[in-house]
Amino acid sequence: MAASGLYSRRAVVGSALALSACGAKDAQSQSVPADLPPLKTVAPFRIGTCVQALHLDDPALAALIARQANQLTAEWQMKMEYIVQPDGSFRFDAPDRIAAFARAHGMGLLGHTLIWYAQAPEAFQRLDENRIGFADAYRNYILAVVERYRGLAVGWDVVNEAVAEDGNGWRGSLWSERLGDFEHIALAYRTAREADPQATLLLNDYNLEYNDTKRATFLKLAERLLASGAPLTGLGTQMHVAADIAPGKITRMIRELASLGLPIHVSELDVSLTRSENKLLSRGELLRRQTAVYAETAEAFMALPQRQRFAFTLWGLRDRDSWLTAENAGDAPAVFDNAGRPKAGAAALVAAFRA
Ligand code: 9MR
Repeated sequence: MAASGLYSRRAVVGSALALSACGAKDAQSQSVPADLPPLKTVAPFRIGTCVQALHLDDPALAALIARQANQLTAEWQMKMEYIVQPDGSFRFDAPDRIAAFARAHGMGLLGHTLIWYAQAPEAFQRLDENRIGFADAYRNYILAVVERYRGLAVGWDVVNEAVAEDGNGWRGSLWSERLGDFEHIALAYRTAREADPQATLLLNDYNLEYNDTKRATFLKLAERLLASGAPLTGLGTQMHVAADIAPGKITRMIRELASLGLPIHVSELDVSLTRSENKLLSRGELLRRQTAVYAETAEAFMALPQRQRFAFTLWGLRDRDSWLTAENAGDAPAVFDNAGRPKAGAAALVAAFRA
């Protein structure tokens, strides 16, 4: 049975703690063929979406997911914020439900995410400064989580968002303070590989299309990991982009990431209307540009050699389920509307994937 706490495997000490509404109109504003085939049936690679356990209780959404996608990423319930309890124990009920849905529908699971600067649970913070004990707890967490989904997980976002916001250097975190800037990253990859010899081990980040410095630092980190012998075997580009992103930026980013020869994961794609910087654009123009952004992304991904197309993941299928819509009800970032009908973005993806 899998481990249930920070110290439950390879323990170093015996103590318990050781440790909306405008969707329909939007969808009609650009024409979409009535008989659009499901994305997964036309794409020559896996189509992913993120999911929360509660989404699986919505029969319409569960059916849409099973019809369109063949890979699932847990939107937040495979992160430390969910798994690690204040007393250092682990809980797996929600991630197990998501995994069971993936298994039942013959889908791959994308593990997201093991080490994230943004999440440093109390139980880890309370561990004393002893570097060896902390490293054991860190390894123990990665081993427990990765082993649990071995066989089903096609990949893991081993380290998420390692590069500083402005692109200059790496982010500081509890992990870097205790285990070292580079060392904690390399250790995460080596440990994940121990737990799963097959899964693609990804480095995942965002703004790589917007920020040239960040992209360069991201690629340098990847190269340094490879040079050190760390088993980094894929690169994830989240792609939370806005509809007014300049044409060409996405293509350039995808091409540059691919220059290392590793498989590429478009890992969290959504195209926000309301985050556009250009506030003068009409809703209709934003929707037109949104479709163009989905098209450019799919075309750039299709231009990669087959062996470098790891998967193409949408961060939610319907507008109403998106984190962006929760933040701003006026947004409509997805390729299916609130009723699950394909928008022009879905048609653009199908056209590109078929080409
Ligand atoms: O969409 C996710 C949201 O539901 C969660 O509350 C949040 C924190 O766990 O994470 C969001 O997903 C993020 C992803 O894990 C990493 N890249 C940015 C995503 C959007 O914030």
